[in-house]
Amino acid sequence: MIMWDPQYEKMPRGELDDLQLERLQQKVRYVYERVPFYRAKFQEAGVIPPDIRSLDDVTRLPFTGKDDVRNNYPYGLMAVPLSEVVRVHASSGTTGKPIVVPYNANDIDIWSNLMARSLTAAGVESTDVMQNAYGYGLFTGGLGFHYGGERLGVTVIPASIGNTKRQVMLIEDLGTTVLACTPSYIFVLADAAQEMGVDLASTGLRLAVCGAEPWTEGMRAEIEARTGLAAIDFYGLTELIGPGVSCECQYQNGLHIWEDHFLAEIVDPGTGQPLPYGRPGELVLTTLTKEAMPMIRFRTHDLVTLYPEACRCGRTMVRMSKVHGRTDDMLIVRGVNVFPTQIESVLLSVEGVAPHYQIIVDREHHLDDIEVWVEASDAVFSDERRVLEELEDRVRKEMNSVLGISARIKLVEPGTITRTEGKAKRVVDRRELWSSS
Ligand code: DLL
Repeated sequence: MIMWDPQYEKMPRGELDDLQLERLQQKVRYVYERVPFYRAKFQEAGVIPPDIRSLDDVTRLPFTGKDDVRNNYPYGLMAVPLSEVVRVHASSGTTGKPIVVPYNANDIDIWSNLMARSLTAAGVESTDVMQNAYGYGLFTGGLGFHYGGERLGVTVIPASIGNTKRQVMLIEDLGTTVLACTPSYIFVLADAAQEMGVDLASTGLRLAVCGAEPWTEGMRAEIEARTGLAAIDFYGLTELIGPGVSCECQYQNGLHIWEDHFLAEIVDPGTGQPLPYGRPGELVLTTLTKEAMPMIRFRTHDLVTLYPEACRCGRTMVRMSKVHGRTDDMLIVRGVNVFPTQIESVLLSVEGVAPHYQIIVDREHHLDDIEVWVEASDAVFSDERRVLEELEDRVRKEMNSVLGISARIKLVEPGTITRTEGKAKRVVDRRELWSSS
């Protein structure tokens, strides 16, 4: 198995722990000295840098949340002068000011290396041609994959998002072998290709490097069936660095967290108490090497399970499951907790439905009520109404038996659900409308 940084990727656990502790201690001192926000928070929690004597002591440090970043907009958490900053990214969020993340030259260098490492783990080689259909701009996807690709030496096509027919033309004409985009966008591309009479499976494409939104094994199987592409999962978030926090290897056996740069913990999302490996919980991450804006115990709101056993590929770093859901995306339907990814899994297990869906959450008589709109496959939709009704019924029953929720299912015509070029919007929440009316 080819590795970009074998010295780190295969590091024996004990050595890795020592490296993490040394870097954690250094980073805690660094932010204490340089960032008034952290100093005040540490003092409030009654902890000073020398208190961090073991990795477990990380739990003595206070959490940092999205609101802390937002309240210190734009540069309040920065640890270096602005003159040292060479780039800024931001994540938009749904309301208010964006989250702004500055990088110095060393941060960009580390990020490029982590992305080259991730792409290598995914099976990308320097001879590949990678069409990068993540958005270029403030979003970290575009430039993250771009710099990582260049570092690895692949030919990068900076297509960015949109103009789907042109994307198909570029794939055919420029010899694209690797596609970098959100998993949902692959279906938009596949539809456009079909309309143009192009069979993606007969182009040079072999691999998709997908991330930035939750997607299930069912979705992966659909991607592989529809396009013939092996699809590899990439995870990351703006506050931490962007993509390049963790990524699958070719065994698709969990995402390797690059622990020489990020310290991972799992906590109970309700109490914030640490949870052991193997238990699902909220991922909390600390940057160990970032300089312009380090993050201490950042609460990601992403629910994952961590697995400490080494992978067949030889990498020793802890692996995380695919993201089960986000704590803030959890729907409570008549008392049952359910995540959009679970609904996706059930939908994709039923033959005759396409991987395009939207979940509409409403509130009736103080109870959450959900309706799932899902596209029927082309073949099914041309059938009689009775067949469609039977299929709706099958999905409804499956949803009830697997998830214990009763949802209304509405099969809609192929092409009805809005396609997105970036992150898919799976949930339409009408409850807020209701409560403000
Ligand atoms: O989405 C960074 C990224 C770009 C990752 C391209 C992978 C590929 P943000 O816009 O800040 O950053 O969104 C971060 O997206 O907390 C997760 O909830 C979600 N997310 C990112 N990757 C995955 C994934 C980028 N592979 C938020 N699976 C995170 C599930 C993901 N969710």
